Amino acid sequence: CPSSPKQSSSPSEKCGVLNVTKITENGKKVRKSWSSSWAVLQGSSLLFAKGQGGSTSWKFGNQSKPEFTVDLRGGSVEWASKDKSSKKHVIELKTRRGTELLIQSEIDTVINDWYRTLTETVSTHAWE
Ligand code: I3S
Repeated sequence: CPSSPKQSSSPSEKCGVLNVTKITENGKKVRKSWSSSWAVLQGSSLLFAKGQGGSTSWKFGNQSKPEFTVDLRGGSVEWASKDKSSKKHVIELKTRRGTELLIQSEIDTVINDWYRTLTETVSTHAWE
């Protein structure tokens, strides 16, 4: 997936540009800070790399380290309630370790795809 600009349809590997912000880290509330990130799902790990959007984003694999990674095993995925963000199409991701992220895209087909893939990933890896 990082070696190709095309999005993979396999649930274990998917990538694309998303807006992301942490809202909680290890159980502690953190200040929201939305940024456009290149997101890569590999197995149950979701990696984000800042500033890798646009046409060169697929170079991520050999170009930069992920800014942060979350482990989806034992986590949850749901559509964020209105009080979490004023933006449209926002998904709330919670990890077992108490990190909460919001991910968002203006493009509803893009975010719906991520929602489907992430819920599949969480249910597939729930008991590992
Ligand atoms: O949940 P909040 O506090 O309304 O989130 C907004 C803020 O993080 C704001 O930044 P500062 O107030 O730190 O400058 C962001 O610009 C907004 O995007 C946040 O709200 P949305 O509803 O866009 O998630």
